[in-house]
Amino acid sequence: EADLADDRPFNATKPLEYGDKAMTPHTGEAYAAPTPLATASTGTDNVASPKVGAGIPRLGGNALNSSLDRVRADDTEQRLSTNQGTAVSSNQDSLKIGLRGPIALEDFVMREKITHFDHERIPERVVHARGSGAHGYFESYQDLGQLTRAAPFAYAGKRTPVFVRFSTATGERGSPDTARDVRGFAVKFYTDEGNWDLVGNNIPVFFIQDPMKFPDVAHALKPEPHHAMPQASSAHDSFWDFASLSPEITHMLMWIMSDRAIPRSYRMMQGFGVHTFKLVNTSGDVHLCKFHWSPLQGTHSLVWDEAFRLRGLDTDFHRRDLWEAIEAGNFPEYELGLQVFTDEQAESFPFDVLDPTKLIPEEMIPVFPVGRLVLNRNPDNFFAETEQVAFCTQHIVPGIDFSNDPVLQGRNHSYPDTQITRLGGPNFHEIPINAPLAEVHNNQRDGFHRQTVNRGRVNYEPNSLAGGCPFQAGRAGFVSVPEPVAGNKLRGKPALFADHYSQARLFWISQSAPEKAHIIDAFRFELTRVETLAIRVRMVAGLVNVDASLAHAVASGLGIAVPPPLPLAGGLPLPGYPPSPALSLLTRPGVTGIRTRQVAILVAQGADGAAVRAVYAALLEAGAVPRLVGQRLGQAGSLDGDALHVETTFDVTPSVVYDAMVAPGGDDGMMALARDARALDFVREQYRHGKPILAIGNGVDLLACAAIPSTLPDGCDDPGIVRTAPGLVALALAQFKQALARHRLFERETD
Ligand code: HDE
Repeated sequence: EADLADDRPFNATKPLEYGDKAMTPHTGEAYAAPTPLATASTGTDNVASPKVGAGIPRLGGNALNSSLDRVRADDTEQRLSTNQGTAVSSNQDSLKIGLRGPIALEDFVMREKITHFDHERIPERVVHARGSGAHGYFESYQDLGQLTRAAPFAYAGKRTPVFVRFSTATGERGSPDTARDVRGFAVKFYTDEGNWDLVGNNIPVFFIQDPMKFPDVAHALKPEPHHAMPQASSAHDSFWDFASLSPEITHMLMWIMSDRAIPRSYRMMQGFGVHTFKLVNTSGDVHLCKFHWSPLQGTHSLVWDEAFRLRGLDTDFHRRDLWEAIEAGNFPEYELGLQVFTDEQAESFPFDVLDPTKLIPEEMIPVFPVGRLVLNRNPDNFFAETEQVAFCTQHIVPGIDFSNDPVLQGRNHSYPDTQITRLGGPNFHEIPINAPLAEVHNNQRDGFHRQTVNRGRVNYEPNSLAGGCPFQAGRAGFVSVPEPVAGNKLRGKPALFADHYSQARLFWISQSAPEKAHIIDAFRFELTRVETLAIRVRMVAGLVNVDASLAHAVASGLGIAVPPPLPLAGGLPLPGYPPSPALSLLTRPGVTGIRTRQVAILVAQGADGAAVRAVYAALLEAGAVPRLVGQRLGQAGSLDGDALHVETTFDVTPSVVYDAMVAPGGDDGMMALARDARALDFVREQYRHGKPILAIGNGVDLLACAAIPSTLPDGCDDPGIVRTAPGLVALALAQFKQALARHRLFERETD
């Protein structure tokens, strides 16, 4: 035994499985338990936002993130057991009648293991199947009591635990992260007064105006039913057939074809509650409200070619980015902002606030910040938390109420309904990630997988046998806004819903030139993949109603003449909006830092080691993530003799994985790279995707070998290419960091 143990890490008991040795019952074998990793702490947990004012963060009535402790399992130093807790002697062989004989039916160990495996998968979400989650907290900047009695806003500095799930909408559970798609931004607040789910998207408007159309739009978007293609892509006939016949979708199409649909990171996209909600204070005063999340990491996108390549190169690009940032202590942060308005204001708008295909321009109703969301902990287990989390729009708490947006009302039916199939019954609220921290007491009983052991003989109300408990909370509980409602039963929409184009145009005219070019490219890409000419033509006919130049540009890419516009519904005069700078990614206030930006430093034998080390240290200091990328792993000798440690290679992490690159110089090193097609492709792609490049010394030669132009297409200097002599690196770094903070330089695009 002792000798065998010395052979570790090989499976020491393996020889005992064969022949005569198997006749001796296993005595069991335990490996030394690893020391559990200390949890990294950056110390920022105890620092409140400066907007909260003085003092340490104040916790709500809820426990903070230890809510799942009671169900966490840790196998360290534990024996293997069945699900009934019986210790398992061998996990290698099934129970046989003789070594070459059949397996005994009585082998409950093997059968239990396989049976469990057979049932490991649950249905994926019918939409938003692909997602990634994180824990964190919401911190209120102030007491919002004047507007709402909702628990998370009770006082400045109050922290409420949250679980957030980001997702794509169209693809299946294993589909690539960087598809062109709307992203889900769903937040579960575990408030003192019950769970509040704000189930939003990264786009403030939606495809449709009535829940009746949701199955249609989802079917049209998903892979076509006869051959189940394409995966995670709207670029196919059935989607554009539906879209071209549904003018209400036009505003959403503008967003989906824009760079908003290919975010750089879940950490760098906005989120929106989309619908109009109500805020209610303790006196019963009601205000209307829209919810906005703004990332403190800046709002940035990929370029389409990059996103397209990443679909194959790293299907987990966004999941990995979120996970790694949190593990590294770079906790993603978003500010919650409100647009608050009254019924009277709503009536004066040229659109209906119950129509989810419309937004309220920020210039009309400003967004004011009320708190921040910090994601500071990765889930322990993807299935238990991210997969089993069940968001439902109807999970609200006192202080918040629904508007009559028909899509919101339809959602209130759909979400709990879908969880019953997906999570196997009506007790999904008991799954630990879904369980509220507020206490649950009611007379609901039984059903599949019931966990709660309700005591006593009373499961009805009114009762005297349990003293009337649980009792009704009255005004302390959730009270719907007592809104008078009357009308004929009918199927139809308010007149203002018929304006399908004004806000699509508002979005278009608010975009910068490169953003417009990207939208045109996206329409061309998608419609080129559409096989049916009539669908292309009909779609362009719809775009004529948005903007003639847009329609013209798309039509010319498709090789068709611009058709006459689609007829307008409604016959009302269409409002003209002034441009809204807040709708453009490039004019939104930017972020100056470069935290978490991924920078490749290209190295090979003979690179300038001193320059590499200086740049590496400076980038690390600024919070960026520098990596030494080379032709093969291991050591590369450098100019100054000290070896450089190549962390990854061009094959494994090609250009698209990085936000910027550095060619550090060193004659031999740069020449070696200039002879390597992979390195040249890397440089060219960095340039083409608008990424900042720092070239030190004869790093410049590497750029020349890759045929990188020395000026922009318009003849101006390219502020994203910083060339410097080895002695002046510090100065050049300042310029490089500035370009990196700006993210991408679209001025280079010549497509
Ligand atoms: Fe959803 N949606 N939805 N949706 N949705 C689902 O619920 C549905 C809508 C959104 O990370 C499903 O649990 C209908 C708008 C997100 O788990 C399902 C209608 C917005 C997520 C469903 C809408 C969203 C979902 C699928 C029209 C943005 C993922 C699985 C009436 C404000 C949540 C599930 C997560 C998920 C139905 C419209 C966002 C089937 C019927 C508008 C972020 O219930």
